[in-house]
Amino acid sequence: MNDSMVEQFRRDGYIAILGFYDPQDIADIQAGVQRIVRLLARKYGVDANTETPEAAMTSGYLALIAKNRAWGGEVYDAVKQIPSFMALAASRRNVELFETLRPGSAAGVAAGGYGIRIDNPREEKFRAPWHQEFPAQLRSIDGLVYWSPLIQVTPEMGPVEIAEGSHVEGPVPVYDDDGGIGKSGAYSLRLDREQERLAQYKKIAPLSKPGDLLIMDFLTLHQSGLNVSDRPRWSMQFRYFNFNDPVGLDISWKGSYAAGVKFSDLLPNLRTSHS
Ligand SMILES: O=C(O)CCC(=O)C(=O)O
Ligand SMILES: [Fe+2]
Repeated sequence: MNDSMVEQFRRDGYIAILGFYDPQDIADIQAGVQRIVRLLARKYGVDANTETPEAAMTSGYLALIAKNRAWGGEVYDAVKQIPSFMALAASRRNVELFETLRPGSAAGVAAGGYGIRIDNPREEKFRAPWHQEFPAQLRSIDGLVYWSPLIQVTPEMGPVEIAEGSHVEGPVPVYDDDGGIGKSGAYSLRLDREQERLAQYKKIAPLSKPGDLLIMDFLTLHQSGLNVSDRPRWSMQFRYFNFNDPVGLDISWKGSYAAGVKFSDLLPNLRTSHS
């Protein structure tokens, strides 16, 4: 990370860092996922290919959810407890990167803010519409999302879309809308005057491969792409916040949905009733 990358991040509200993580760390996590898919396939008597980590994450996992979608939820809940995943979440490397991008900060790992997404082909329910991370996570306004794939991301897989430079909007009020398909929690939050705001920014959707890291500011507008490929899109998320941030200190670094907190109780101005 050199000065021009730090500057670029400040300007654009995101930055992609190729090959940031050690391949061995990624391989350990993929092997952990493979084990979990294999255990559940055996438990439920599903004939699933788990020969390699990639097979387990693609055809093996798809065979499991084809029989029962809820088993995919069991995989989702389990994989965030893989030790090598948790070790990477709280790794020195992540902390140092945060403190480089945010000089003078004291990094915190947002509890409940780390996990592994599995974006299934053509599934809408857990797709994140355009949003900022802040209302969904709280902890501090000054925060960063770390996003890193566990599988090669192609254009068809619906890479995350980012509105370049949109962090200058500051915190945007949100309202609830379940999208007519029962979206819940943070997935149901919609931005006030979404289209009008988005129209001002260029949208980019960086492709990435395992080991690459995409960093986004907590205020950068972004959304899930739609996966129209035939494979699930597996990706890791870590969220870091700044203990030194005045708003963070004011709310005592409380979290949002994952902490059972209504963000509007803490920050009423973040909620709007209109669309
Ligand atoms: O991976 C996605 O589709 C959405 C990611 C996202 O919103 C996040 O990591 O904060
Ligand atoms: Fe997000």
